Amino acid sequence: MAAPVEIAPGCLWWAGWLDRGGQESLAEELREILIRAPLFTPRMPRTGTPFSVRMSNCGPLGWVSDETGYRYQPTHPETFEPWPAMPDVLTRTWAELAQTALAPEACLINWYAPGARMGLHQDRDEREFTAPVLSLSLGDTAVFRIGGTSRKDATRSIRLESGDALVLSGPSRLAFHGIDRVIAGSSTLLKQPGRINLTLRRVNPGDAGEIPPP
Ligand code: MD6
Ligand code: FE
Repeated sequence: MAAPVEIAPGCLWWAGWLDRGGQESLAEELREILIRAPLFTPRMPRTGTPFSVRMSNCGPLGWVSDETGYRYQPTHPETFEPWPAMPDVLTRTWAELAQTALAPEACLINWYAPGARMGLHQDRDEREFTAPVLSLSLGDTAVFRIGGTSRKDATRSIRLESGDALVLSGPSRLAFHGIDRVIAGSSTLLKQPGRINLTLRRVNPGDAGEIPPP
């Protein structure tokens, strides 16, 4: 495994984690997932303002957002079907990079059409913060910004390219981060301009059985 670059304390970046073949097969698996669990447009709590990013999920739980709030749930908000299983390559990547005995429970699938962005936010809807959040990017390059645990902290930006993996762990687990823009046409992986970002999360505290003996 190549050494990651630590772009902020606990924010680890593996550029080119998936090679082109790995990216192509994951993109194909996601096409099948998105037929069974179609992209939906999340809405802001209270106001109902739509996000520019469209979303779906795979794994036992999925993250959704609407007027009533942000939450994890086991079914799709429009089809009411259980989320499809996580592709094996995602659980293998988690096992290699996440440095935790806890299994991932949710994989959020974000679709950025050209022009979509994601404002600075913290990932804090989970009940377990010892496990990291792990992201994988496919398709067009994105400008990713990360700061500290206060919205006022200084930020730095990197370009996340197709195949890159990023972990938010330790001091960066609750850091503010977001996507300023996606550079349309920067990748030939997908059949249309745009970007897919996957984030794997542990949602619930571990069972005693999952924690290995010392
Ligand atoms: C994105 N990523 O790359 C947005 N969250 O489209 C995230 O919001 C994110 O990259 C938690 C951990 C890693 C991430
Ligand atoms: Fe996030």
